Amino acid sequence: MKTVLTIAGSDPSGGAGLQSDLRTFAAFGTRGLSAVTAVTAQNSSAVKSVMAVPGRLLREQIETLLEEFTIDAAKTGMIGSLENLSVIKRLMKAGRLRNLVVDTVLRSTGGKPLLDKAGAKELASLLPYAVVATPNLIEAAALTGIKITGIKGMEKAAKALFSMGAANVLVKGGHLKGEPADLLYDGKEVTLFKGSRIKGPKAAFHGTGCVLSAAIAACLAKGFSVKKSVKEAKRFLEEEFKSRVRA
Ligand code: PXL
Repeated sequence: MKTVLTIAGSDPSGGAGLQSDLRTFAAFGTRGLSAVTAVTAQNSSAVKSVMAVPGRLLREQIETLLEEFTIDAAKTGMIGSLENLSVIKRLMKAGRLRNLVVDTVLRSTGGKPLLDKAGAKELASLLPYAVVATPNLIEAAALTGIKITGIKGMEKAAKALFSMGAANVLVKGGHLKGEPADLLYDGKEVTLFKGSRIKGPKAAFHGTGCVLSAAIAACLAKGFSVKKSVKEAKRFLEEEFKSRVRA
């Protein structure tokens, strides 16, 4: 069985964060491991408070897992602090983790910072270690300074993020008006993944970015190409959406 690690924050409500990642890994038939970057107090409508774990503790969690497991792929979600960001970068630089998906989480939907100010300034420095980066429109704009109002802007931002070091960039267009589309750039080709808008209560969409990046990491662990991983992850997310809306 392939093994996937999430390096992410705890969401006690389970819709987002490492709890959601572990469920996603299991749904793909992979073994899930988790290293906690931060503890949050939240439910599906609001993040009330946030505290990052000390960097040393994050490093020890990952190093202890590496003593026992071969980790086939990993993802980062909420990183919490500059200190935690540095720990992850050091592990990547030393070649301890591979197939890293970077979900460029900056804030919760409600606007609560999930990475401290110093960390947010440096988040781009993680991109050279990413096999896939998965920013939403707000994150893509924050990381590149490009104003995004449509597909053209998404393409421009994806290309900028590629030139900042990410091997593949998936810009998620869910926040665009009209029918949503995600855009993948691999350094050569632009692929548009068109979807149809699913209606439902706001709570049903909480943590969908986490699910998508976790599903991509699980597929990479299984040896799928990046394009196939994105396709499978999107298919899974659509099913997850529908079952959340039905629930
Ligand atoms: O969806 C981003 C996200 C990631 N990780 C944690 C979160 C959230 C959003 O609220 O709470 C722990």
